[in-house]
Amino acid sequence: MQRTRLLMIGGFLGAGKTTAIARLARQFTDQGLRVGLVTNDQAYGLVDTHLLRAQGFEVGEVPGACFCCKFDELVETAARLGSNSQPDVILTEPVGSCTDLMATVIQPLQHLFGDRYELGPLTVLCKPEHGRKILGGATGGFSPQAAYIFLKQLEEAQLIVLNKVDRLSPSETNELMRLLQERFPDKPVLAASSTTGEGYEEITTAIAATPGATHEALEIDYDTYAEGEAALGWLNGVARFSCKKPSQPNSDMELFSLDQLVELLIADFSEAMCKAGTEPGHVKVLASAGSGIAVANWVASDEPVELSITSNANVIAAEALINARVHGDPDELAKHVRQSVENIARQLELTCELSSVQHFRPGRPVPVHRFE
Ligand SMILES: Nc1nc2c(ncn2[C@@H]2O[C@H](COP(=O)(O)OP(=O)(O)OP(=O)(O)O)[C@@H](O)[C@H]2O)c(=O)[nH]1
Ligand SMILES: [Mg+2]
Repeated sequence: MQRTRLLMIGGFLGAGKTTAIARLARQFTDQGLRVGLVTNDQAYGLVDTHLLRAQGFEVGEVPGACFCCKFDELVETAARLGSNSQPDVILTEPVGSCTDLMATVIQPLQHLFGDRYELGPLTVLCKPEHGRKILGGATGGFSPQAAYIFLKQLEEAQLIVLNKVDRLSPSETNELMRLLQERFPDKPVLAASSTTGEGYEEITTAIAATPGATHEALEIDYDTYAEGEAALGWLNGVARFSCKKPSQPNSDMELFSLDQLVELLIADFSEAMCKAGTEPGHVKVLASAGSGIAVANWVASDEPVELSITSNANVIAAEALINARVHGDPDELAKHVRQSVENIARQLELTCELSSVQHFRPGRPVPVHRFE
């Protein structure tokens, strides 16, 4: 039986993993390969799954905890991909607050399912917005324990990619590359943009040339790791917006812009978070109506909100998936999300309903396996 190549693209919250996976998946598909994707989150209702499916990819989802704690579900989900014929390549995206993936996911996959999967190198994206500060010795607005996770993710990488170089000046790129090479002198470090595709030829060459599943387990303190995750407030929820019934019978309903909805929602929320001094890991909203989708993101307190996917659609009603990961109290986070949903509904003269809200601090990671 031909083995499926399994690749894992890790990195901190908002580093660009989903954007990178979509690009790699398109490249592999263009080469005639069958591709399957697996997303992962601490909660249910994932923006990433919806976004990747909307781009036409087959996506399996492991919600509710990280891959290492849901190892069996990862294996079952990967096995269900490609109902008639197994994919040639599976790209997996672990949760952005997760680390120790080599020992808890990649090694176990290699040992227990090596007949099924050929493991590629653990590729980790460096998020420049926080990398600049954390690699420079600060904590980037997070607790030292959360910054510890950021560094551990890079430390266990077999291939590091400095992402979003299209957004950096040449001197910023050089500085970040220097910091990465200095701290991780034995690792290949590449610079790329998952948005423009710059550097992707080098990435695909490096992925093809680098063997996966090393036997080196990361030296990691699980108490610090658990504290780092627990410093984060996590929220997934669904907000439904619709136009109010017209006051006059037979008069037209006012439509609203899907793109404006997501952008205003995140802008309102980010303003409140900045006022409260709360650093985001990644806050994303995906609104859909029919086949139209719009996505807005916010990845760092000193970065503007980005409308990353536009729909150009004007609609009567829309459903918005909200995934927010910030450094701080989940109850405060939920309060601010609710407030922003209400503010935007009022501003656009819409009715709104927020449901399926799960908000919490991620629990201590308890991996099913740990191979040293
Ligand atoms: N300019 C630029 N923006 C990027 C690039 N890669 C990702 N982004 C943006 O960064 C934000 C986060 O991207 P995602 O791909 O969702 O990041 P992620 O790592 O999957 O995020 P989580 O799953 O929440 O941890 C989005 O606004 C993207 O459009 C890049 O290479 N250049
Ligand atoms: Mg993602």
